[in-house]
Amino acid sequence: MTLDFKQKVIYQIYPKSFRDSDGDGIGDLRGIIEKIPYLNELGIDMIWLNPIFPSPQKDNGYDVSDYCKIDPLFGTMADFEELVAKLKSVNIDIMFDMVFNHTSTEHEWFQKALAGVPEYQDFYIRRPLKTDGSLPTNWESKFSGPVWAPFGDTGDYYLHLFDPSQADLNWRHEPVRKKLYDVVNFWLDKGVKGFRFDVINLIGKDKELRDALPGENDKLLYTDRPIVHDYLHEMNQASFGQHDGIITVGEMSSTTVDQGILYSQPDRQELSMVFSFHHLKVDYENGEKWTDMPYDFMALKQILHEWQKGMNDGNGWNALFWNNHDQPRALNRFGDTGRYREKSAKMLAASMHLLRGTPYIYQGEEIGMINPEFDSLEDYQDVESHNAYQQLRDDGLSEEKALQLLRAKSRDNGRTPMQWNGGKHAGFSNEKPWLRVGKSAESIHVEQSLKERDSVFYFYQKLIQLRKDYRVISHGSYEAYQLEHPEIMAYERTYESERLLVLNNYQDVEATITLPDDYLNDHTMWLIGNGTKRPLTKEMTLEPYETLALYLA
Ligand code: TEU
Repeated sequence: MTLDFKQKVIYQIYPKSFRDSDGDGIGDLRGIIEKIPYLNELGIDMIWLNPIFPSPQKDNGYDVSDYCKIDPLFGTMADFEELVAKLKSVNIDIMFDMVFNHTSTEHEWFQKALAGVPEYQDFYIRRPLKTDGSLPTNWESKFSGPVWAPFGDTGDYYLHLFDPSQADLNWRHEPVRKKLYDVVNFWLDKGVKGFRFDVINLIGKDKELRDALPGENDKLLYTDRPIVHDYLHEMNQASFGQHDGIITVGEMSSTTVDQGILYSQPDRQELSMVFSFHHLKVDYENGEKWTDMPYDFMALKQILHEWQKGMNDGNGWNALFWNNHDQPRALNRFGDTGRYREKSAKMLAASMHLLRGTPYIYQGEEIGMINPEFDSLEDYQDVESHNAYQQLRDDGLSEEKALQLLRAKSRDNGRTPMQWNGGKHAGFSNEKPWLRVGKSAESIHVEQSLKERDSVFYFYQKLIQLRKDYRVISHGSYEAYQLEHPEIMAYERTYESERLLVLNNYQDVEATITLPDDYLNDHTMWLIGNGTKRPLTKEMTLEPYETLALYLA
């Protein structure tokens, strides 16, 4: 049976932290090969690997210096080919992470441009200073500071929306686009079946770049420009669109539902689906990440609903996720890390996996991993975290407060080594890992999760299987149910005569919801849940963090 991307579940591997096979403290391809039986047991269909290309690793591989090689840090091309073949034998495909908005300044193209080689002069976005001597625009880098850095001694400045070592490519220059499409084709030939395109809605900069006006959001000046759609369609036609069954997902920074529909509507031939992040900003005070605020449950529900409903009605497709390598662990944000850790992990899993879209599981999520609780600044490796710490201190925050914010918000929260067992270095490596293992490693690990039949792991395994077995999950339409309920997130999926009502209690206390009469009969099936099985009643009281999916056919 061939499955389409609506029936599949994708598992994200952060290669640096998955499994170290050669004792250098850094995860690698042979480590992933070792763990194929584990991935197969979980039942996922594809693994997304964060970038494994040669890179100075200033931004953990999102600063690529060669798109067509494997970084020796992770192994060789032969290791990669072996990984593809061995995964294929258990029906798992690979998704690659294409960082096409920018390259490392160590990339040959940037170096040649810097050396004055004529062919490469237009590969990056360069501008002179303004006549008053100020920078070409007043935009702020996503990693703090200005977005412009001197381009050698030419007097020009180059644009970097992220770190100065990540120079933005000039997509308006056709040879740049051609080279990037060749990269996609190179990996298609190697058997790669999926592509995640990093910050892809930022690639289309205007010809004339201008300052943000006072109070104007500078991001809007380079995000979702109409020309991005032209480029994506062109890339589709020149590469992956020529093959059957390739899955693509665009990582969309600060986008809108309307744009999401345009990027993912099948007949537009751009991408299969999009990642959006608004639901993961509901614990940002006034939209600022480096703040400390309990999450806003009603906002979370509202945002997820708008994306579900909007994409449903507009025939777009969502990538569904709680965690990734840029996010603190969802359990710390929306669940419980103590008494109800497993229960809330299952609730979050079901409430996401039963939505309309393609679910992504981030390594460790399937065993209920939580934030590592680092003690000192030295424990952090991430460039964004270090810049933010400096900024917070400059803004007058105490060391203690700044560290508390890192503990809650740092991207390293999601990047700590995978917890395989309760032994030394969590079974990730025999040597000291590049990033400290989380404090919970002794009790939260794979070995434990595989031992217990009712563990978080087996709950994920069941959700993955249900998506393959039930069209209502993979192909059904979406409607909110009691959107205004203050404690429970509920929704209904419908496919032909099948219906699925999903109820999720996000509170650590009981909560009651009125069930639709249709479900109050003997035919209703309790499809999946994490609570005590009991008769359905019109007024149904859910246990703390209970999830329950009721199926009618
Ligand atoms: O992330 C894009 C992005 O917008 C993030 O910077 C996000 O805003 C931030 O992590 C939240 O704190 C992608 C990659 O996923 C990320 O790892 C890279 O650093 C970034 O692009 C640059 O390539």
